Amino acid sequence: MAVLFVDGFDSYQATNDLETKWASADSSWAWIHDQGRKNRGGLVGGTADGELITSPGGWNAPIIAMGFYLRVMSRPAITQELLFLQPATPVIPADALRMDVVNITGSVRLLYTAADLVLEGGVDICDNQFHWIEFRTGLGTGVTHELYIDNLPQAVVTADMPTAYGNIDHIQFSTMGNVITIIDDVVVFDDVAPNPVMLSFPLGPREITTLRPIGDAAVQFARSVGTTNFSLVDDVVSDDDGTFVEDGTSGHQDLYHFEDLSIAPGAITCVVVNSRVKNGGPVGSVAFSSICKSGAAQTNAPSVVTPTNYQTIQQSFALDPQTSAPWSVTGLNASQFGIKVT
Ligand SMILES: [Ca+2]
Ligand SMILES: [Ca+2]
Repeated sequence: MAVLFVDGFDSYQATNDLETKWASADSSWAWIHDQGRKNRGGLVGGTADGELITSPGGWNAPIIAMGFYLRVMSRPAITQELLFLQPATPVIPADALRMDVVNITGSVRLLYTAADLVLEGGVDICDNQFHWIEFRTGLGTGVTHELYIDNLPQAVVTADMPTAYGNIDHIQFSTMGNVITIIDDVVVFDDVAPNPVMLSFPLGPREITTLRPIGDAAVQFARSVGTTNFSLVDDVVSDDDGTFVEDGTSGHQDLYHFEDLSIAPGAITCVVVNSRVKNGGPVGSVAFSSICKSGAAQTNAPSVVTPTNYQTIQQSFALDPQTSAPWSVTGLNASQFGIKVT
């Protein structure tokens, strides 16, 4: 898998859109168009206490690394739970591997269960400014736990961690009482090749941007309406059964041209394809792969069974298939992405 989940919150138009990418979101979590970094979209937690937003899961990862921008209005009156790393069957939040924001110091700490401190940062991040929080952690014997804040090392601990609840499946952010929290540019990855992996840690501050289809490159899927395929799958607000492409024939694929990057990154860590899919029936189980074509070289992500209800499935392409090297801006801009029935 490498990248397990990513969201920059820029490609939304309403709070309701959170539940097209996240698995669920309690009502205190909102998307606000200018509250993220660089005055773009961000995830804003309100003043309720303990309201959760839950990512899609299915990761089965013994160890993960995670980075995100965090802006906390002020130090909480009491230490607050911010983030849970949950197994497939969620445990009550206090029992999860988690990150807190500490009231006395204003820093963040990693814990397992309510009482077992793993490590703690040394920076007061509760100053109403964005800070890049990046850590790695996990379950099992001899796990390295490490925390960076704003790209500066805070603490590193090697410890044996209980595995009773099972591997990490998904994340949950939690609101922190009357302290407003803003989150942006979330990335989670595991230790599965090619990239990023734990050796990539810390990535350092990352910016996540969204590109949309702007043309058909080579298409075989049937259209619900109209004369082009890309225009049915470039939704800002997903219209689900409103406009779509569909196919159930193994080997058929759609490739689309995408917008050029509007930012100039020093390096591209990964490209993640978001496909909002469901099995519309009646042919039975259908599996698909996200696909990537660069020059003459095509790479297909692992095949996954199409869910029976709409879900947004993320699949990552860490390397340019044409060069088998990290993406360049020109390589990415010239490439095509899409979907294939497997
Ligand atoms: Ca953003
Ligand atoms: Ca559509």
